[in-house]
Amino acid sequence: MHPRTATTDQAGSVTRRRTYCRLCEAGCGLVAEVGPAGRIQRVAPDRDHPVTQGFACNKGLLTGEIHHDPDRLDHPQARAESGEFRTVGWDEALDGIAGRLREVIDRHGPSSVAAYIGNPGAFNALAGPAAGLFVFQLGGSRLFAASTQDCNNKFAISEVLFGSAHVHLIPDLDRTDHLLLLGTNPRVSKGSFLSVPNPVAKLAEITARGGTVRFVDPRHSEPVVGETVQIRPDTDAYLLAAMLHEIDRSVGFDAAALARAKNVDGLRAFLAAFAPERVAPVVGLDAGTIIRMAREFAAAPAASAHMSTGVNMGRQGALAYWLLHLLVLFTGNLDRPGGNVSSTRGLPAHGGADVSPDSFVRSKWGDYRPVSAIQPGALLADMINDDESPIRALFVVAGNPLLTIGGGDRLADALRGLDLLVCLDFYRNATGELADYALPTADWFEREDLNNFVQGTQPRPYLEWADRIVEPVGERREEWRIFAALGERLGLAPVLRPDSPDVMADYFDTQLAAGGLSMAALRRAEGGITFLDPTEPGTFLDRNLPGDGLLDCAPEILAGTFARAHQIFDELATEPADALKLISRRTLHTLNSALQNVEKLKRTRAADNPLYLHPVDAERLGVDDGGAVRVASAHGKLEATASLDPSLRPGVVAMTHGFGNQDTTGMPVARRFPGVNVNALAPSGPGTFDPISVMSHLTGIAVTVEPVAAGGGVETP
Ligand SMILES: Nc1nc2c(c(=O)[nH]1)N[C@H]1C(S)=C(S)[C@@H](COP(=O)(O)OP(=O)(O)OC[C@H]3O[C@@H](n4cnc5c(=O)[nH]c(N)nc54)[C@H](O)[C@@H]3O)O[C@H]1N2
Ligand SMILES: Nc1nc2c(c(=O)[nH]1)N[C@H]1C(S)=C(S)[C@@H](COP(=O)(O)OP(=O)(O)OC[C@H]3O[C@@H](n4cnc5c(=O)[nH]c(N)nc54)[C@H](O)[C@@H]3O)O[C@H]1N2
Ligand code: SF4
Ligand SMILES: [Mo]
Repeated sequence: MHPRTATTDQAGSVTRRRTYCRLCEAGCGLVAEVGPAGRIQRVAPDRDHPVTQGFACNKGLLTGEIHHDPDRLDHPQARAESGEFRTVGWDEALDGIAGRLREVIDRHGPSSVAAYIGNPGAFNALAGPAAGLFVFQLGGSRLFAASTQDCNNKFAISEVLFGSAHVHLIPDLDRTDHLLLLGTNPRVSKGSFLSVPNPVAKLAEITARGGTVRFVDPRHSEPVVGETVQIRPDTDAYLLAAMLHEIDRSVGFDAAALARAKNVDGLRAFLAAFAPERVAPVVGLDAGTIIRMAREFAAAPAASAHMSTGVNMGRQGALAYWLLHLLVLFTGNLDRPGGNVSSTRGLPAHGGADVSPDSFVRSKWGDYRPVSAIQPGALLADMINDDESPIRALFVVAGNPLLTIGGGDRLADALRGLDLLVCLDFYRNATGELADYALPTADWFEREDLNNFVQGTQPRPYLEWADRIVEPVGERREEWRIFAALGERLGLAPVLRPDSPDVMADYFDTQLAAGGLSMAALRRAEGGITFLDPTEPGTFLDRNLPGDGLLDCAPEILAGTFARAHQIFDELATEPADALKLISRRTLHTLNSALQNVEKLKRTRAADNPLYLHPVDAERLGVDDGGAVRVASAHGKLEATASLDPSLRPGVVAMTHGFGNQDTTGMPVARRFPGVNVNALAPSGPGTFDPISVMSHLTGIAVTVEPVAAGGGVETP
């Protein structure tokens, strides 16, 4: 137990232990009150946390209940022939998995073993590395991750721009006069790639000092500061292109920026097609609005821009992220106070990514470019079903691909057909229901951790170490221990070794040494928090532009991305005026699929997954508030309950992902309130993802909506 993170009450029965929340990127400081027998009695916001200062949301405060949820996996389970799960010992589970892996590798080679690392892997310092190292050590190479559902476009473009997937520029919130936010709802989600506690309060500071906060979003989201420009879904790249076009023709590109850039003619050739007047009908805004947005951004003393999953999950998140950088650069706002700036990282970003056109994989499913070995999630079913080089064994670590990527029945069938599916999770979730083995893992309170994922995206940079504060319940184990035990059975020499006295130091010390730090130093720091020296703007491009120090405005690797942009533009321009588009909607009562077994949330608002639609559309389609609707896309269909939502742009409908637990016997609460899986409507397979970033397409999906007649049948004339 670490003295600096623990205090005990006078009676000595309750210990208050400091930790931080690992549900989202805000990383709120929490205090867990640990009672007799290691029972977590309460989780409260940590008012003494120097950064998050007592901010926390409803979800973080429920983590104690998840820790003690009786439906958690506390022992390994194996699926019997009958389909029933039975509890087995760790040795039986590990021997069984290792035996089956040997058979799979003998028959299909090591490339038939793959892993999928889910979103919570980002907040679990050793889980992702352990899974990746295991697959690579076996001789495999295929990794999948939730990043192809949320941010791979950013990784890919940062590689193109700065040679590293992990170098990102964030808005200088304290000094900006104008903040453009595309596809983010900080009130609900607290955002991504911009790690601030209480982001809404931060935005309010900008407007309070007379600045502008402008959201671009098809939905006028939960009450928040600033104004919202209601764009048509999946068209943000064209808005950004038109803003750049306008700035070039009426204001002029910033002279200092031009001196740092090359291939500006290539950029101008691309932008030529995207004048505000031509783009306006496609993005669903007046040309005048686009022109005003562009000129105000350019005229602000200091302007910054940020985009998030609402854009990332469209078809052209990579192009949008690239254009966003050029907008910031050519208005003189890149790496200047109040613009987009770099933040100090406590762990170095790996550089030197290959961004030549040769970095594309030429496959039977088309050319695509994996980022950090991450394969397209949209091809998971295809790669499992492939007859030449199939995936036959899959490890799912902290993820639930069955519900979180497109593919519906096709993906379910593929997962069912695997020779070996092993899920490492808190619960036997919907994907786990198809598994051969469901393995219980340690949670936030039961393991040591480090906030490595948010490095470089914090306005006030710090490393935070969290101690294990209670012993694991039952036989829960950390993921790295599970992979080490499997590795040993397969004759590998695991990199993360259970006999090591300090496995966190083994993995992180070399990286931390770059900043003069070590795990030992982080553990000694007050409250586990080590502040890093802030990075002053002004030298970013000198430090981060490889080669000749000039930013290539039309790199060869983006040629296909540009061609695809013209093609998608033509498709959008000829769409019928009454086409409906489905977008994603997060709520305060859900966190992807992860909180679906929390009874308290089900008793409030997350009992069902409605289809939100604008009253004007409801009227046109003959749909009543609360009535049943059938929603169909080119990829699947589902039935849901309609809920009228005037905050949507007409023509746009919305649903929440992470529901669809009607068969999840391992999560009985979730199963009682299953909702429907919106990703039954999402595309998967060749041609459905962005080749440059392998991002799935999960927002702006064309759908039709029709009322279902009372009694459940289809309405007949
Ligand atoms: N249509 C649509 N689809 C989407 C999205 C959308 O907006 N719309 N959003 C996408 C986004 S942003 C994301 S990140 C993905 C998420 O996709 P996934 O990562 O595939 O799914 P999650 O629902 O986050 O599943 C997390 C699982 O990890 C378990 N878990 C939690 N913590 C741990 C841990 O420390 N260790 C282990 N072993 N298990 C743990 C939870 O119990 C849960 O079962 O979904 C994406 N899918
Ligand atoms: N409560 C809660 N918090 C969460 C999560 C959660 O599920 N629930 N998930 C966590 C995860 S994994 C992530 S990655 C982050 C994500 O955090 P954010 O990226 O901020 O995601 P959202 O809050 O869903 O905001 C996305 C916004 O994009 C809008 N949008 C949809 N389509 C488009 C489009 O085509 N163009 C534009 N411009 N906007 C569009 C939506 O209306 C929505 O307001 O949140 C994290 N925090
Ligand atoms: S805002 Fe995010 S990090 Fe903070 S308590 Fe809520 S879920 Fe946890
Ligand atoms: Mo995410």
